[in-house]
Amino acid sequence: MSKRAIVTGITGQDGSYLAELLLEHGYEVVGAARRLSAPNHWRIEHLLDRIELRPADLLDQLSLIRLVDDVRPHEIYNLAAMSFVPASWDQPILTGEYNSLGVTRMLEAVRHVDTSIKVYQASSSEMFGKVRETPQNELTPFYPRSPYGVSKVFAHYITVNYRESYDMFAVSGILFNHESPRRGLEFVTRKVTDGVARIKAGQAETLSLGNLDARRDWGFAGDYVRAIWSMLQQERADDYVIATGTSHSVRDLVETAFSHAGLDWRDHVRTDPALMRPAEVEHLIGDPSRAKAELGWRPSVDFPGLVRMMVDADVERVARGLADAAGTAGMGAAGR
Ligand code: NAP
Ligand code: G4F
Repeated sequence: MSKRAIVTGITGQDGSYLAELLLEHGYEVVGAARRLSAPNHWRIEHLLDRIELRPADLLDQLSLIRLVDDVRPHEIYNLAAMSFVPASWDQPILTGEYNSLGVTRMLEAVRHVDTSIKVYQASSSEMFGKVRETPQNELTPFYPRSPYGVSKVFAHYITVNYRESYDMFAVSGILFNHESPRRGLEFVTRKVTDGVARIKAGQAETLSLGNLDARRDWGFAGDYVRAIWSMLQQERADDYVIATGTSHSVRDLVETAFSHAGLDWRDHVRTDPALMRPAEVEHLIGDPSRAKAELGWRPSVDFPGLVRMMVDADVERVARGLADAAGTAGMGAAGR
C-alpha cells in the first residue's frame, strides 16, 4: 500500500522539491494551499496532474482539522510559513500567527484526528541568531535576532513539547539556508543571480544590496528535502541540523555569481543602507554530524556549484524572455 503525505507550503521552494521526492518514492501527495486571488503554481505546474491540492490555511484551525481528517495521511510535512526575515519586522504579529500559532494549530489537528500521524516541522538556523557557539549543532542554545527567528523558536519547542506530551512522532529539522533556481526573488541568492542575468542581458545596470559581510551556510534545496524525508523514516523521532558545514559571505556570493557570467561585480553592485536589517545574523555555519551519522545524509552540491546552477537558470530564463513581473514565469519545470 502506498503512503499518503500532506505537504503544507507545497507552492513554495521546498514544497515543490519535496513533492517531487515523495512522488519518486511512490507516495500519494496532497498539497495544502491557501486560497489566493490568482494561483501561485509556477513551482509545481509540472506536478499538477500527479498531486492533489486541497485548500487549508495555517490561520484557520478548522481547515487544518478537516484536511487531516479527510486525507488521513501517514506523514505531514509542515513547510508553510512566512519565510522572509525582513517582512517579520513589518508584520511581527502576523508572523507569529503563521509561524508559531499556525504550527500549534497543525499539531492540534493531528492530536485531534490521529496521534500516530508523523509530523515534520520546518525549523530554521535563524533560531541561532547571535550565535552562542560555532559551528552550531542540535545542542547550541538559541538567540533569535528577528521576529521570524523568535516565531520559529516557539514552533520548534511546541513541536518538541507535543512529542513529549502526547508521544507523537513530531520532529524538527533545523535547516540552514538552502537555495535553488526556485528560490523566491527577494532572498539574497536569487536576487543576485536574477540581477546578474538582467545585467548580462542589458536589462539592468546595477544591483542594490545590503550587508555584504553577512555569512551563511548555503546548500541546495534538492539535497535538503532528502534529509527532511529521511527524518520521518527513522525509528525514533529526533531533531537534526541540516547544513553543509561551510560558510561564505554575501560578497563571496556576488563575486562567484558575477564572475560566472563574465562580469566584474564592482562595476554593478551598490550597497543601500535601507537594505540593512535592524538586527543582523552575522555568521551561520552548521555542524551536520548527527544527520551524517544517523540519516546517512550528505549534500551533493557545493557552494560554487549552487551559484553556477542558479546563474545558469536565470540567464536562460531571461534570455527566453520569461521575465514576468515576479520573475518567475516558466521556472517550475525549467528550474532544477
Ligand atoms: P517559501 O518558498 O517562502 O514557501 C512558503 C510556503 O508557505 C508557500 O507555499 C506559502 O504559500 C506557504 N504559506 C505561507 N503562509 C501560509 C498560510 N497562512 N497558510 C498556508 N500556507 C502558507 O519557503 P521555503 O524556502 O520553501 O521554506 C519552507 C519552510 O522552511 C518555511 O517554513 C521556512 O520558514 C523554512 N526554512 C526555510 C529555509 C530556507 O533556507 N529555504 C531554511 C530554514 C527553514 P503561498 O504560495 O500561498 O505564499
Ligand atoms: O537570503 P536572506 O534574505 O536569508 P536569511 O535572512 O538568512 O533567511 C533565510 O534563511 C533562513 C535560515 O537561516 C530561513 F529560515 C529563512 O526562512 C530564509 O529562507 O539573507 C541572507 C543574508 C542576510 O544576512 C542579509 O542581511 O543576506 C544579507 N543580504 C545582503 N543584502 C541581503 C541583501 N538579503 C536580502 N534578502 N536582500 C538583500 O539585498
